[in-house]
Amino acid sequence: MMKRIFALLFALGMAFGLTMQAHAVPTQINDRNLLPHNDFVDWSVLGPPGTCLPIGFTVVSNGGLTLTVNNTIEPDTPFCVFQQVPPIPEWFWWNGNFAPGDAVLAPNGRPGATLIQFASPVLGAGVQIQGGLLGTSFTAILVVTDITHAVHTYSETGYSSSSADNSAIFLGVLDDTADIVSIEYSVVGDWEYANGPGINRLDIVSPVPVPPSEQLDMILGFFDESVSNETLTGVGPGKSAKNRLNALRNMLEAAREHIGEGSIAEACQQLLDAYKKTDGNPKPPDFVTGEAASELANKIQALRANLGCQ
Ligand SMILES: [Ca+2]
Repeated sequence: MMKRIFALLFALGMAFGLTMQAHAVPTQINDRNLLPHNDFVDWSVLGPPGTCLPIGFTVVSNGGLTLTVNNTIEPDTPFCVFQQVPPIPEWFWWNGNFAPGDAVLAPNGRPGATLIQFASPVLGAGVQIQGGLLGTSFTAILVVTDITHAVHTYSETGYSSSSADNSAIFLGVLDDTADIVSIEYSVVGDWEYANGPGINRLDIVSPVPVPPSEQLDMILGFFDESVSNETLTGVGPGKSAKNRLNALRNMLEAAREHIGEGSIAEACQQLLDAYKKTDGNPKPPDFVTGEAASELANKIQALRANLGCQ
């Protein structure tokens, strides 16, 4: 009990201290409908009720994101898949307050905290959660870690019942940039011993990739802006400098046409040729110079990566 209180105070202290940082702090979301999710994990993909998972198991979301799940309070206690009643299957039923039939992930009859790590950072995530003893209140704690290792802590009060009516509280977060690398759910309450939390479907807000044509428009915009503020200038013998500057822009325009036609291989080749004219490597000679040249090269490479170029 004391240990739990200390853990909670420590967590709240961390959250307070970190609000001083300039980095955006994710906003707490207490309603599943207010989390604009575009991906999810339904724990039933792990197997029927009664399926217990290896320690540190991984699961792939509906959208293809890999998640790793660990119990940070009792690392050796595995997670198992339960199902909210009714219907009552033969064994791993969950007599709680999720919606009937919900798949529930929980530590197997032991204390626990559910740490979920994302293979690539996300904008937001959330679950409904139940913990503690039936007929008691509990505090659900969500600890969010971002790409700068900053830790943000959120909490919400819930009530644990066996009403099977979807009244389990929702606890999630939403950021304005895709910075969240992990989330950890735990529960605390006025009891000496209680099992770790049960959580139902994990909703995820993943970053939507910028379409390549849009990305190329942004590169052309950057090109034009850099030319006008003279951080990007043509370079070449005699009067060729201006022609080379235009030639490089034409290569980018041509790549955009190829993308529009769905000719990705041609777009990739055109972009590779353009990259070599601004990469700072004298072989082949660059067409442009200036402080924006290397950033232009980086933007072209990022687009090539987005297109899946070899
Ligand atoms: Ca070059």
